[in-house]
Amino acid sequence: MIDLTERPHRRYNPLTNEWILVSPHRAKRPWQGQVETIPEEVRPEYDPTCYLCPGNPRAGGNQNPPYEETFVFNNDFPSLLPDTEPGVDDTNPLFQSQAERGICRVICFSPRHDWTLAHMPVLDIQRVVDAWARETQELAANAPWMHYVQVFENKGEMMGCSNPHPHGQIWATERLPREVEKEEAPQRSYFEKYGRTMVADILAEEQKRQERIVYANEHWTILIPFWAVWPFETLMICHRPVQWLYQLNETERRALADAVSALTIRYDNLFKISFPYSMGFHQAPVNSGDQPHWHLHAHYYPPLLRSATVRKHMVGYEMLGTPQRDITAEIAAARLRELPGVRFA
Ligand code: H2U
Ligand code: ZN
Repeated sequence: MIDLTERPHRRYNPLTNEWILVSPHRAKRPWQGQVETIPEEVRPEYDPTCYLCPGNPRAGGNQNPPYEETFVFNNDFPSLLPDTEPGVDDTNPLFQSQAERGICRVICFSPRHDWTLAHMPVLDIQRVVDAWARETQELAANAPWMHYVQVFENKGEMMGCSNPHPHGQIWATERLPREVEKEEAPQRSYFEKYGRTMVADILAEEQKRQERIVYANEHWTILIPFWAVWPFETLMICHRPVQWLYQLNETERRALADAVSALTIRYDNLFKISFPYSMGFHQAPVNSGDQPHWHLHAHYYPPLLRSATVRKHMVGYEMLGTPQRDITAEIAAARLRELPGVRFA
């Protein structure tokens, strides 16, 4: 047995078939940097200059309706276009290209400019869940050439988020995104071998071990995966192995909203700031038939390490070699787990 609390070791990520490096002994080294707390910026409920607030003009010239709950629109500056001429150039194997079609949507979680998901009542978050599900289903149905719907959120300036108004994005693409592609074959071969989804078995094992679970309700569990790279990275798993967001029933949607609330509140409480992260759901490819090896889950990738300002950077050895972490997943999970479930004021 390897002493995972003391010795440098590698951990395997079965979802992506990649290894990461853990250096638990380094977490004990003295830290002399300062631990800042940053006073929270006070934002108004409504900001007349915000592109995303209800009723306001957007940057592209369109105007938002006076929306009262979750509101979704086509990105005014989309990275992908639905009407791009299809085409593949692989004449030179070293310089290949593929035209890529897609649709980019923006989702305002709430009309409240001063809120984030961590402030929203669970019932309001459920409207967001409904929108994620509806968008997945409608985008797939409206464009048969589309094969993936990526629901995600960039939160906080640190993650390149352009506007503090609570919002996320949805990109639907012709081909599978890279991270989804990585998870495809391992999940498929696991299902073929065992007749169960890999994610279901990861969940069952974590429930047995009780070392890395941060929060759970009747239908969803949040844990720090054994192979996490980011200090407080989490995996949010749907107990029922559904393939797509729109397959969630009413109680599972409510439970997902509760899980999103519970996690974002604990994240904010960790360093007493609005906690930055990028998150997104991984669901089965669309317009591709039944894929029982795919099991709906969300990944949260927050950059902060030690305080409101001290972040982890993926540099040096991580760019050229392998991602590495100091604080173990088990210690990170214990820290998140014991935080209060009510947001600091
Ligand atoms: P972030 O999730 O990185 O903050 O991006 C927000 C998106 O919102 C971004 O892709 C779009 C930007 O193009 N946007 C609009 O579509 N209209 C606007 O008026 C402002 C921002
Ligand atoms: Zn706003």
